[in-house]
Amino acid sequence: MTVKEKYFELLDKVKEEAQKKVSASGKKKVYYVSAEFLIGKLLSNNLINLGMFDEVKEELEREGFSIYDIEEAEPEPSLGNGGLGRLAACFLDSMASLGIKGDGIGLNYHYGLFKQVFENNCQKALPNPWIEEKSWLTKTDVVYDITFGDIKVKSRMYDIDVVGYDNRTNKLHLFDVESVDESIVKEDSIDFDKKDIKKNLTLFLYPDDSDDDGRLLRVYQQYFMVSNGARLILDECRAAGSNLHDLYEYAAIQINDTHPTMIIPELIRLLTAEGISMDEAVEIVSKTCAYTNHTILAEALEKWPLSFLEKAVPQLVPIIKELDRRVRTAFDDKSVYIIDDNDRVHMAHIDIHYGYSVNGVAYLHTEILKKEELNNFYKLYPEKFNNKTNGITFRRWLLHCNEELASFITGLIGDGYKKDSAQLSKLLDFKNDENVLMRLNEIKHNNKVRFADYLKKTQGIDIDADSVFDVQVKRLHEYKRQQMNALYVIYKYLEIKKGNKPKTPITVIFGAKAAPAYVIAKDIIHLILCLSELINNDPEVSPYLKVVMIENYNVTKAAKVIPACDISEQISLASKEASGTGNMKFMLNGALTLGTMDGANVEIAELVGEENIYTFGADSNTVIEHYKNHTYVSKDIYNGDELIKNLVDFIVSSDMIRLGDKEMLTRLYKELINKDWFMTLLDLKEYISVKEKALADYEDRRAWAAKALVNIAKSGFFSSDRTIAEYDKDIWKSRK
Ligand code: 26V
Repeated sequence: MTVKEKYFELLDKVKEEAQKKVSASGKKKVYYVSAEFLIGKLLSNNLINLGMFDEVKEELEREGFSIYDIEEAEPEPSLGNGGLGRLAACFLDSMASLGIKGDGIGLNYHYGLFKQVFENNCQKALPNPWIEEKSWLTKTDVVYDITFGDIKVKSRMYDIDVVGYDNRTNKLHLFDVESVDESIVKEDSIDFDKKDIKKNLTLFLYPDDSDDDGRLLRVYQQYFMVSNGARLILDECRAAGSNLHDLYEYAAIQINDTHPTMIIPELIRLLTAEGISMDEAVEIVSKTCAYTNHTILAEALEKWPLSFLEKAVPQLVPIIKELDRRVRTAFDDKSVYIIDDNDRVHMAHIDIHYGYSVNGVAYLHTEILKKEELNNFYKLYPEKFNNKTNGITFRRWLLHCNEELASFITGLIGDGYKKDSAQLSKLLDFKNDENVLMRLNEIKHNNKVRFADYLKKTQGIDIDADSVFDVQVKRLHEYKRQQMNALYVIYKYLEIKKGNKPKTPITVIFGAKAAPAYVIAKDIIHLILCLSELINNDPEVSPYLKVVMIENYNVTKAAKVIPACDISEQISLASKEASGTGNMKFMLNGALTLGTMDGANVEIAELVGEENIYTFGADSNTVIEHYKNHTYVSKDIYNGDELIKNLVDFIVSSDMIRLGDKEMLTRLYKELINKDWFMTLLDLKEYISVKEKALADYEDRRAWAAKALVNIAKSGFFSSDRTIAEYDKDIWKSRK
């Protein structure tokens, strides 16, 4: 039997076991509707949650297999992009683990988000097929006819079991279009006919939206998702005994960012079609739907031209206009209207007016929503606003990804922390225990060796497990400031060239995908890859500094690099990172955060204390003031500081132009000097000096281990079990 065949055998077995844990208790069901579910590979996690991991691992060994080889044979579902999608996956795990009846609703993208490869130091995007002849998907007989303005399609629901930790099984419902056709994608690319909706609807997540056809396709996708979702919800609630007038007693619908917003008018449409009056339908839906905001970036707060909706979903237009009319009647404030003067439909405004809860995803983020971005709404509906600081599932992000650390922790404090993460604080008792601290360092080192081996195997790159691993892995965006880290790399390179060698070598590790239409983001990847080529091939520098970029960064790779990290880079421009969840994963695995006071970093800093985290940079108020008063001028900083000027100039130095694309590097250089919308240069000097401090502290291995221990001990708050318990208590009330 081959490894693949063994994997398929286990897949069937786990699916069978999962079914035994489906239970029908409780009247109200939570529906988590999301464009993304970045669930990662499922085999090992499902085995852990079913309590079968050790037993299966041993049995496999007896048969001559390794569970780790079998993991390699499993394709990673490509159903998400970044934090929002991974959060949705952690939430599904926690809902099932806490015994909450709660299913996910999304789309079954065949090629998912693109697969990233590096060619000539550039990102290239390829399709990422992940559905094999056997997979976690189970075909159901739930089918609907979905009507768009000009097209009708048939949908079908596929289910993935969501196995809770020692608890129930829920479902992730993924809708697909029956007429999908993978063959329309042009070879060796992610190009396809964006107008061929019947064939392309469920091919890709976030198809290129740099033209109108691409943007319109996203509207089709969104409506397809929510129309199916709404039909399923109504069918299930009716089957559970609802007369639809009491829908909110049977369902709580969480709208994950604005992508599923059209579920509000769609439900109203379906309810009125059942004979319920418009007034009542609006009321029912408003008591059923709740909205989570994940970003304050204008580009991500969707506004669709009314003309797109008229073309794709004309049946919703009268409803959206009616919803807007009601807003205009009630409020004399243009900024809260749904349809603006340019006939653009503000999706978040629909969610806020016609949902009963609006939540941000970290304390600071929610405060900024209330005081700044959504202040006009907060004034109207203060009672709707609430914070739910994000979390992560400790099953995947500790028990599975760092078995050695998990078993060491269990040996110290027992395994109560697996269900009650707050118990990790018991580790504080060992803060001065030399043996424990040395063992922590040893485990970290072992994880670094494992990651170095993996990188060698997958990308042919050698890194030194005795170096400091400095890691920045996350979606590529200017506000996350990978470019600032790259400027640090240039700084270090030039220092080493001058003879200032670090005591311990440094490995700077990046991992990021850039949206295919986001030009500057791709330029930043190009910069990093060129730096990597330059530095790694310089015999004078490479013994002390290495730069690597993980290709096609995804959940699988996250699970390998996070346990190996010493310094966790969380360096966003304060106010811009809603929460971050990577920061929590790194902390849990004993890395120290180097970060700005942004998103959940603020809460991490508060928990661990300033001696156990490295913070720097302008605070969110300062940044917000700069934006309001237009007082940030990057060119002034560039011209006023010789070091900064040198570092930025290096981007277009002859060394770099020799390796890279002159146009791309020059574009990035000019962007930094003339615009720098995310204020890289504002915090650069302080970043360099705080990073140097962290690296110096690393030399005291015992003190560093004590800091790592405090981070692990304080991470219990960031379990998604805590987050989900809060959602349920404050918003869903499914277990009242
Ligand atoms: C926005 C866009 C904009 C246009 C291009 C395609 C695209 C794709 C996705 C999005 C939304 C991304 C939203 C997101 O992932 N937000 C992250 O959510 C995390 C979970 O709450 C949070 O920790 C991160 O701070 C936030 O960036």
